[in-house]
Amino acid sequence: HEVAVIGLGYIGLPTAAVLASHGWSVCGVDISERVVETVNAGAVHIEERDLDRLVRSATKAELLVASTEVPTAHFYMIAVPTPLGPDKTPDISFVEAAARAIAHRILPGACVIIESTSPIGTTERVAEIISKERPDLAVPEFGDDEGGDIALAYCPERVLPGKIVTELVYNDRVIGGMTAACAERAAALYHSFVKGDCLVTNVRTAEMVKLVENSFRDVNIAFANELSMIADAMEIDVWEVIRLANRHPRVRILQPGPGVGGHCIAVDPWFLVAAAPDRARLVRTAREVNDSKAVHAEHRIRALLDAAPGGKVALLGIAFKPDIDDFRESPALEIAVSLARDQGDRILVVEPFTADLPEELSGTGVRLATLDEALREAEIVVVLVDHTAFRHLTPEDLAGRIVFDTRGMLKR
Ligand code: SAJ
Repeated sequence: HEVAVIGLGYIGLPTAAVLASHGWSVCGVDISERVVETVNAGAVHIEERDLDRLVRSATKAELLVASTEVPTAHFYMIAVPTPLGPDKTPDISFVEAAARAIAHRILPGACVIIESTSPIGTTERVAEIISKERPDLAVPEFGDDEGGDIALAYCPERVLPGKIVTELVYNDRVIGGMTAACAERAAALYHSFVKGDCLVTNVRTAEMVKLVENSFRDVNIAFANELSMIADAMEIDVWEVIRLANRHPRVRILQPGPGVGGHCIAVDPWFLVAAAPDRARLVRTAREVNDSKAVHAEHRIRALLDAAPGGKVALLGIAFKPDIDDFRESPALEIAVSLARDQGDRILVVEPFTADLPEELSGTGVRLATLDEALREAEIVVVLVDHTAFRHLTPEDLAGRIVFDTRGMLKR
């Protein structure tokens, strides 16, 4: 195979399919038999716009196959999860396992690229593993001019869930090489399918860039969330404050919400904190502010329930952001689960992106309802996610209800 993509998740599978659609012969590798069988049948195990079409045609053209075994390839791309371990420290064991598996197959001349969001130093750790497993290979060292028998690079994914297939092609890419020659080697692969710019740097810088991008967003959302909690206390409409402040030529405040979800922005800033705990003060505080926003929203909902004895609350949306079926690290779901501990019978969840309640909510008395049913039954309406399906709601639809809009959807 020309390219082996290790990890067929939200990043690996779309990348493998896009590479195949550009003529590369790709082997996608996953530890899950089910995922491998699904892909080999030309189907997908994750919901993402245009992905099913792309995978179907790539497997039909025999340019994409899946396997549980790492093959010999010219390029290896690592796109496995890097979860947050205990004590909010990064767990890179899946990357390390991928490095070991690659080491057993790799031939001189091949290039290994890590795409997984990783703590600074991960690419060097991968070099160390390959070098230990394969004493016969000269593995390049950081900043080396000599090069080596293989190339090593770090090129972080930066695609937005819901727009992955488009952003894979149109976003600019940052490509960090262990050496300058490694970066050029990796860039050659990206040039073949990326229409954005391919920006070359060293591995440590590229690793930090990825963490910085998501921390930037987290800090800015934290600012908006903190403003919303200050405004709540002062009975000021935060949406109007932000709308007016944003008319200043150099101010652009983001939108408050029920907290920050997803497995990237709520996770990656901790990788920076772990790297320099005493210095990453703002980044840590932003995480804490965003986490506290979900608690704040839950308290407000509880106060509304207390003020309406016996009344029901309709929670609109439990996904981590609008128009997506992803509930991972969702603050909206977290709020629903926490309320359901003692108020389950009073909760109706409206979530157009699921046919069943998530496991955490089953058996709690919470009911999944349509928007119409919920509006008929509930005295309190809480907007947790501004799905398009909710955006047509008018003041008349909500007349007589107590409304708490965590997203400012009805104002916008
Ligand atoms: N959110 C707000 N207010 C806002 C914007 C977002 O509360 O003004 C919330 C969302 O509701 C959601 C969370 O933040 O709960 C994160 O959503 P998002 O759309 O900002 O980002 P993700 O997690 O879907 O994707 C991010 C992207 N990173 C940046 O925009 C810097 C994406 O480009 C990355 O590739 C992705 O993380 C990743 O995989 O790292």
